[in-house]
This record gives sequence, structure tokens and C-alpha cells, in this order.
Amino acid sequence: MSRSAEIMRRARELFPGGVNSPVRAFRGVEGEPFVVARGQGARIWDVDGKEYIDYVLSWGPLVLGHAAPPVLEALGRAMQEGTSFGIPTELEVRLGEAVRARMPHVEMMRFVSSGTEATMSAVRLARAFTGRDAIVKFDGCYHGHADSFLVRAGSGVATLGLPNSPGVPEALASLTLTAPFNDADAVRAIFTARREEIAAIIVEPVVGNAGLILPDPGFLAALRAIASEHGALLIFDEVMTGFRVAPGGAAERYAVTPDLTTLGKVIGGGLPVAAYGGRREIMERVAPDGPVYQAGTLSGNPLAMAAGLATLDALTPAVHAAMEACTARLVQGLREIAQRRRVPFTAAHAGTMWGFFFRDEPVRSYADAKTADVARFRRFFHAALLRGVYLAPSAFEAGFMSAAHREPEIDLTLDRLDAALAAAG
Ligand code: KE4
Repeated sequence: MSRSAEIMRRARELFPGGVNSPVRAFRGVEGEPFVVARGQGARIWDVDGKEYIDYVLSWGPLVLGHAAPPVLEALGRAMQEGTSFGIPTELEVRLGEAVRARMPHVEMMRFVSSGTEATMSAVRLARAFTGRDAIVKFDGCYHGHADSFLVRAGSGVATLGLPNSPGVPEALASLTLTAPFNDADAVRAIFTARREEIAAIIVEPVVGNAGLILPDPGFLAALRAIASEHGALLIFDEVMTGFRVAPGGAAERYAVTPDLTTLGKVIGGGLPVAAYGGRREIMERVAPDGPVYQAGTLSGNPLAMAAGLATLDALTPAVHAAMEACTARLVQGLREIAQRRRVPFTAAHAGTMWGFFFRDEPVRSYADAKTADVARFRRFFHAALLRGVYLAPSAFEAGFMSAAHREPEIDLTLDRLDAALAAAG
């Protein structure tokens, strides 16, 4: 028995599915997850010594790659001073200033410890600010596991084909209205029917939890106009897209300014950090200045702040541009391989996020994504893994890039995925 198998046997005694987050269990691709031992740059090694080029990168945070020197050095310095205080530190101020310098529309923010906390708090704040209870989200979008979001959600919920999760009271779920991504008319129709009830539209500006789905030109601007017209807030959930689809996130890439933004992943550099923020007049409603309560023992944790700050400081426009070029090269290379092998295939990227579907036509919505050939994805995933390329273990996730992936890694990846596509049949 491999060490991975032995450790997973013990893990299954302790954790549901042997994992601490469902999508790690490989249920979307069948088979058993490997147990990772360590990571360095673009690569990870499992406990049996097998090496993989990693395109999941902890589901997005590791934009500099694994064990990036600037992050390790910053952590080493910070931990010498202590690991947590529950008292204001300058580190959180410096990370907040770094975020606002890249996203000026995030005038004021609050750090929390997970993307779910960020989106949950942003929706509570939107409901308080507008005095309304309903929210609009999009089919296949995933905003974390807070009750209101587990309605036609993406990511692990889509991967596992779960219904709209048991345990969410119908009274609450009924306040979450859904529309297909890229369908502004459907959103207009919802507002026409329920205008006075809707507190906010929350959207992944580039969907990364139903596979990668790009917004049609004008779609995000249409959401901006609809929200403004009806007195609702527009929330960009940039937990995944933030500092990945552009140095200033989706707001910069698509020149659309949301009222509130949620962030995570990259701003923690691999440690638990997330944030919600936006217009000052809205954020000033948050306790202790305002009545909207939200709190967190480890919010603004100095080690996490240090890792996030080191990551943003190293993520210069030049580093971002080089990563985007590698992402484009990988996606174009995959298109050429699929075309040569006559495999129905569509792929896209936005900055340093990328994705593909085994389907000929482009994917504009979750409904489109669900028509892709998931069985072929499953075979391809395992053929790639066998050849040392670790892709997200689900057809309903995105791929990522890091500054540690250079041309040699991309060329090696394309060689390996060419062979994997042949083997996948
Ligand atoms: P967390 O609570 O997992 O930190 O963040 C929730 C979240 C919110 N918004 C977006 C756009 C997200 O992508 C996420 C989390 N992303 C998934 C990957 N698709 C995390 C991986 C996992 O669930 O283990």
C-alpha cells in the first residue's frame, strides 16, 4: 500500500471523505486523492515521492508559487515577534493600504479569515444598507458555503451534484434568486418582478467555479446599471479573480466598479486571509462604527498579513504580465493539441486564471458547462496526473498560474498533456 493510501485510510476515520474540504476528495474525477508532502515553486511532491507540475496552487492563492522566498522571509520575520495578538498591528494597515492602492474603489475594508466569511459579511451588510432581504446570484457561481449561497452553486456543490444543500432553511434559500450567467435580460426580469426586495447582485466577474466562464462584453456593465437603477448593491466576488485577472482585479480588467468587493486567496499568499470592502458610506455601517455586526478572533492575523503583503509586493505589473503570457501560451498550446487530435475542446483564460471544456462551442453559462464531456475530463485528469501534471480534480473548477511557472514548465506541461489527451481517448 502506498503511503498516500495508508494516510488516506487514517484520514477517512477522522474527516468526512477523509478531507477538510470536499473538492479535495477527487469525487468529481473518481479515484483516491494523493497526499502531498511538500511544494516548491511550480511543483509539488506527494508522500510517495512523485512530482507534479501544479496548476491548482491551493485553489488560487499561490500566485508566486509554493514556498516563495519573499513569503517565507516575511513569515520568518513576523513570527519572531509573535503569532497573534487580537490587537491592532501595523501589518494589517500596510496590507489594507496595498489592497486599496490596487483597488481604489475599496475605500474601506475589513479583513476576515476565509472567502466565505467575506461574502457572508458583504451580503449581511448589503441587506442592512438597503433594508432589503433578497439577493441575486448566478447559476454555477460559488461564493463559499454560507447558507444563502448554497443555491444552484458551483465548485464542490456542482462537482458532487448536490441539491441546494440540506440544512439551509427554505425561508432563507427562497431569498436567493438565481439567473444564468451572461443573461442580463433574466436579471432585468427578476428585478421587474421583485424590485423592492433585492439588496444586492453578487457575481464572480469571471466565473471560476463552473469551470472558467468569461463575461460577455457588456454583461458586467449591464449588472452595474441594473443594480444602480433599482437601488441594489453590486458585489464583485473577487476572492478568486482578485489580483489574478488583472493587477487590479476584474474591476480594472472590465472597467466596472462594484459597490462592494470580496477578496481572498492571493491576499493571504497561502495563509488564511480574506476581506470585504468598498464604498466608505457602506462600510461605515459595520461595527463598531455602525450596527452591522461582524467579528473574528484571527482577523488580521500578523503572520497572514505578512504573507499577503509579501505576495502583493512581489506581484508587480511586470510579474503579472509574464504570468499572463505563460497562461496564454498554455491555453493556445492546448487548443492546438486538441485540434490536431480532433478532440472537441474549448479553452479560455483571463489574466492568470484559465480553463477548458471538452466541448466544441464556447461556454457562456453553467448550463453550457454541464453539456461538456465530463467522462473524457475524468480520463484526461488521471492521464495527466500519471504524467506529472496536477489539474483541478473537477470539471467545474478553474486552473491557475504562478510566477514560478516559466517557459520550460509550460513546454513540459504541453508535452505531457499531449500524451495524456492521446491516452484519454
Ligand atoms: P473559502 O471560504 O473557501 O476561503 O472561499 C470561498 C469562495 C468564495 N468566492 C469564490 C469566488 C471562491 O472561489 C471561493 C472558494 N473557492 C474554492 C475553489 N473553487 C475553494 C476550494 C475549496 O472549496 O476547497
